[in-house]
Amino acid sequence: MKRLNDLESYWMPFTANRDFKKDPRMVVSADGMYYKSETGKDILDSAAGLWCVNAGHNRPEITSAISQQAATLDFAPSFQYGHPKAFELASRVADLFPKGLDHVFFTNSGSEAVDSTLKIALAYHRARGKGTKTRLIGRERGYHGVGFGGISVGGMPRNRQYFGTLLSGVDHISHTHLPEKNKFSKGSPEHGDYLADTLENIVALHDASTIASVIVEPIAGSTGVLPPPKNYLKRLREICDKHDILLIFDEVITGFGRLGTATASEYFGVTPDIISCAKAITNGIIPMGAAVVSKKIYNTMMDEADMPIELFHGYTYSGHPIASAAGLAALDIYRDEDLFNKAGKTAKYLESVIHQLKNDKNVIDIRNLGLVAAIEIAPRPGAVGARGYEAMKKAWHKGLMLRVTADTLAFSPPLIAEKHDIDKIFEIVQSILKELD
Ligand code: PXG
Repeated sequence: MKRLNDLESYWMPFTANRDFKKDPRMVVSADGMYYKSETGKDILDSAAGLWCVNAGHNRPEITSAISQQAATLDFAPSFQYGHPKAFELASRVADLFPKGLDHVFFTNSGSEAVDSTLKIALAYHRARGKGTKTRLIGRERGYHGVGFGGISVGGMPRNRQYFGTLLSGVDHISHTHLPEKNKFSKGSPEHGDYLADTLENIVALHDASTIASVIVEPIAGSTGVLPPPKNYLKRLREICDKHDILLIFDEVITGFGRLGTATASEYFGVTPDIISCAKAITNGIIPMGAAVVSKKIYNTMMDEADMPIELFHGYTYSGHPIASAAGLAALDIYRDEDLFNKAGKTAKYLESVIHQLKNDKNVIDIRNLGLVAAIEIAPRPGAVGARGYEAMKKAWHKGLMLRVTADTLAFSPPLIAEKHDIDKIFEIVQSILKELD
């Protein structure tokens, strides 16, 4: 197919631009579990796009909701005016999320959702007369998007090192990756719950009176899929309670069924004070995110506000009518097709299939929980990430869309995946592993 434009103008995000433009991986349509490339090749989607297309591609229920909404109410000002669908979607999300997390602040992305959670945490403590609680605590290897708040509490070195001094007053608890002890774990690993106690060290250093919140991904996703050690999140919750620190779960990846439950909080039986979410809230079809907060936080903000506007924060497109319509249609599909339960069942199958690759060439670890899994391959000496990158390129030519982080191959198929889709993904992956030197 002839391209009318050259490829130079578009500066692609988190992409090796120069290499991509030499040999582009271009998709032009999608349906169900598959993309189609511009040469007409079917590409199996093992990543739900970027962890967001949970109900699979091209759902007519969502596209018609979007077009109807666009023709009815294209935009409504989000400040000082409202429209019914944003309220309806907020109620539906609150209903789906853990009890007590009842209030929804809409954003347009996961990064904005995260930054909103951090700002809400600070404003909440100030509103209740604890204005010295300003420190934001993240975790090593955490990914919380790319805003300055998110990269400050985030713990992926390359996402931070180029961007100056970031926010001040930020510290990090230890990551939970213990490869020697937990290699080839299925689900939550046995060892490492004690790493939650690194929060106690931070409290001892800075004093609880200076700490506003701790943010973690229940399963660290972008860094290479690290399920939390057994009991770890419960321990973190207890330490936060003891010191009056808000616990924030960043569920941008885990929200909306990825673990077989609506949220990871529900899966692990640990309720944070705030959840950030995005991606699958609209099935990825229209950008949207949200900070979902507890009654305690919302009521404090409403009761203690010293101005008519209780929170000086928000976006032009918060609760956008078209995103709200897409969100409602996506939630209908998740409910009507019982997709979260289906994902929980497929997760068991995925676990059994992926661990069969344990003895394949270069495989040094396999991790999985819910419909999230990863194969870590040994880095080439002196060239971390090279094997992973090659695996991704080979996958494309074999008809598989594959996400890699350095030398970790990550899998998060749409929740509609059938056993034969899982089989096919790992047949292709196995053939790639054989070819990688
Ligand atoms: N928090 C978490 C936990 C995420 O995974 C974000 C925040 C930021 O969301 P936005 O919508 O601003 O991108 C994310 C995004 C990958 C990958 O394959 C993961 C994300 C995005 C792109 C790729 O690891 N997560």
